Amino acid sequence: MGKKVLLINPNQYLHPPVIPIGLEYISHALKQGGYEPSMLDLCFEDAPMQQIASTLARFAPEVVCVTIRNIDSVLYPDTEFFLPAIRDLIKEVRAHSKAPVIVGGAGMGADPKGILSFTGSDAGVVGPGESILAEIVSSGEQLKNSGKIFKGTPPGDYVYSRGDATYHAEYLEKGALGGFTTHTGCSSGCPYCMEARTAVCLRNPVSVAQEVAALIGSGMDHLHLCDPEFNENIDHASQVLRQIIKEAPSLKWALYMRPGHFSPALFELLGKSGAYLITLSVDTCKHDNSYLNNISEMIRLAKENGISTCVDLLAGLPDEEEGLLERTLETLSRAKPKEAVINTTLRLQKVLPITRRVLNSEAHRRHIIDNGAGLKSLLSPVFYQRITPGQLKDMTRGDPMFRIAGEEKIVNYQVDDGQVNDRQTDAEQEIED
Ligand code: B12
Repeated sequence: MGKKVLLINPNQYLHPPVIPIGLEYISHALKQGGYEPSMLDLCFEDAPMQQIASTLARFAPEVVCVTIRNIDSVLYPDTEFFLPAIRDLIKEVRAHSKAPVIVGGAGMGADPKGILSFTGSDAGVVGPGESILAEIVSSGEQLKNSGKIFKGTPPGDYVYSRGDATYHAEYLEKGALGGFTTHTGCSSGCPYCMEARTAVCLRNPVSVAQEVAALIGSGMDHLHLCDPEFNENIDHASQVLRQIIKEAPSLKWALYMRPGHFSPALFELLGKSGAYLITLSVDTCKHDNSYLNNISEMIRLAKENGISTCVDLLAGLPDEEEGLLERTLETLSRAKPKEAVINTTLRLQKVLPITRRVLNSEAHRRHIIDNGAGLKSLLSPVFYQRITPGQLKDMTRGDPMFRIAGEEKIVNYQVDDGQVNDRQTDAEQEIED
């Protein structure tokens, strides 16, 4: 057996809980490479520190990997900042083990060096971890205290073997969905998103469908896509759908899409594949004239194929064209998606073009919401809010189709045909507290 690698999931955020699919993929790849991975999932652990101590004593790993999926909850108000708890957890690892600690995960892109130094880790990876982790673990490279940041490389063509419904019973009971990917990376250039312009690597459609079929076979027939946006490449998306229809006919799934990059045939295939909910990511950046028409057309085509659409609208950007938000709201009022969630409170992360734009202008800086510590590093949550929720409420004139982001701790798939699963309003939370 190759080196022993402990994979720790520290994510205890439960709105909703999320199965650590990134670590499942890495675990599969490490096993394929002859390593001995072991998973320590702390999601539902009441005593995580004790679990860490006992696991390290029992398993004695040569490398410890910690996934950082979110650095914060991005919601405002009631923002939760997750890095301090992860830093404490890594301290606990150090107290019981001399193994180097490597961090990686979807949150890393926000500020790789900053996250490394905040958490006191030895090295970090940005991007997919499957291939690079095996390389750095086997290279004998000095990782301890190295401060090195490695760039993830495209994963191999795997049909990942994954935890099944029994293994994930607690997740499923508490409202989580199984997940799968069709590609990594995103070619869009959204100035507010840390996934923008990350290297795109399309997975083999046959492998994707086989993974989905295996998840369904294990009892998980309700899944959520874990791509940035499904319609990265229409030809590839269509091939994936054809394979899913063939291999996994009983699938029910929710997905993310971006405006444009679609055809009526793509929506027909989506309907046949069991897609029931599209989250369409819309913004008020400068786009060509077809943008708003595309949004209406996509909502219409989705309806025609029996699929609901929730629009995630990000607006109130610095330098936004005057009247564009109003025009976007009018378009949505006419197109009537199932719901439109509007967010005008932007999380400013160090790497984002939008952050530079805000910080470089006195006029924009006036709209920063900062807890004091944040602006120095931008690691702890700092927001930009030019349009307040109150102003938004006036603009949407009480239309119940519109919801203001941050008012409730839910994601779109939890709002199902008028029935909200585990829906908890801030008022209810206060009563409980
Ligand atoms: C799908 C998704 C969801 C779905 C998940 C559904 C499901 N069944 O899993 C839902 C809708 C539930 C969701 C919810 C939330 N999400 Co979300 N989500 C995503 C999305 C699009 C994909 C994540 C994913 O699973 N990717 C697929 C897996 C395979 O990739 P991965 O986890 O990144 O792992 C790979 C690499 O990162 C790396 N890696 C991972 N760990 C490690 C560890 C080591 C040591 C190494 C070396 C490498 C490594 O290798 C892995 C394999 O290639 C990402 C954006 C993105 N494209 O990354 C946002 C994203 C992760 N979400 C985000 C947020 C904010 C949230 C919420 C907080 C939203 C909210 N306010 O409600 C919640 C949090 C829920 C929770 N409990 O954590 C943010 C986090 C940003 C931040 N500030 O840190 C992201 C990055 C979106 C964004 N651009 O802002 N989400």
